[in-house]
Amino acid sequence: MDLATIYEYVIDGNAPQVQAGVQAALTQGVAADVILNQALIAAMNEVGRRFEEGEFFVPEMLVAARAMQAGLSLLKPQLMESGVKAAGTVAIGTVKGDLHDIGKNLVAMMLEGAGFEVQDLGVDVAPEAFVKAAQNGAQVIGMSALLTTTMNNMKSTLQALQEAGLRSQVKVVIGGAPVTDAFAQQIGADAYAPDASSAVRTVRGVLA
Ligand code: B1M
Repeated sequence: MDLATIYEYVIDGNAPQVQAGVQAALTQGVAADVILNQALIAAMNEVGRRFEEGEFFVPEMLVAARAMQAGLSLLKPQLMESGVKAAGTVAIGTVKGDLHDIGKNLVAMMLEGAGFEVQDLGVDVAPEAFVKAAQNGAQVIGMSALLTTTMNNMKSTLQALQEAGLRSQVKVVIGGAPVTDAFAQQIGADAYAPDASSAVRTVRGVLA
């Protein structure tokens, strides 16, 4: 099955066919990151476009997301293999009010692959939970947000870390579709990463 067909199956929300397609592509020797970027992520971008245009509604987005996750689970071992080992503990979560987790899961997976110890705090993570993770020894706090309405909760988390006296002990890295480098600077985060592979470089950078 070619990448264009996998792309279509993600948009259709056909998880079994996405898995079959991803498996077939891997067997044919297509690199995991090529399948990820050209089929799975590209399809989710198209799903987002259709949602914006009013062609898709939440249920269609949800089944497409499930189909993508099904494909992603097969890519995980290969994506994780490529990393160079690096020491460090990262607590990562999607901020309060936000339930999007595909990008966050991808970042967590790549960090694990690069040898980091990753504590996944899940979605809808309150500032207090990030603070607790920092108290428990996380060296880096990673926050993800996909909604313009929830990205401000990154600022609340930074304030909570400050109030708990922990801000100087942890590095804070943020990302997600509406987040920018300028926003990271504005709220006082240590760094912004636009995608999962640069997130690994960025986390290494802030710990160096
Ligand atoms: Co939602 N949603 N959604 N959604 N959804 C978006 C984000 C949206 C842009 C769609 C659109 O309008 N075009 C829009 C937000 C608009 C805005 O805020 N301006 C939107 C909306 C409006 C909503 C709801 C409000 C819809 C509703 O109910 N009316 C609702 C909100 C629910 C909530 O969170 N409270 C909602 C719900 C959902 C579903 C549950 C149906 C589903 C999520 C399923 C899930 O995650 N398990 C969903 C989906 C699938 C999407 C789209 C289509 C795809 C998101 C995705 O998974 N992309 C999305 C449109 C789009 O983005 N094109 C959309 C693939 C993923 C790999 O990319 O997450 O960007 P991304 O992650 C990237 C980078 O950003 C980066 O690395 C990742 C890999 O390269 N990155 C980091 C991410 N986190 C990082 C952290 C880092 C570093 C890098 O450091 C720590």
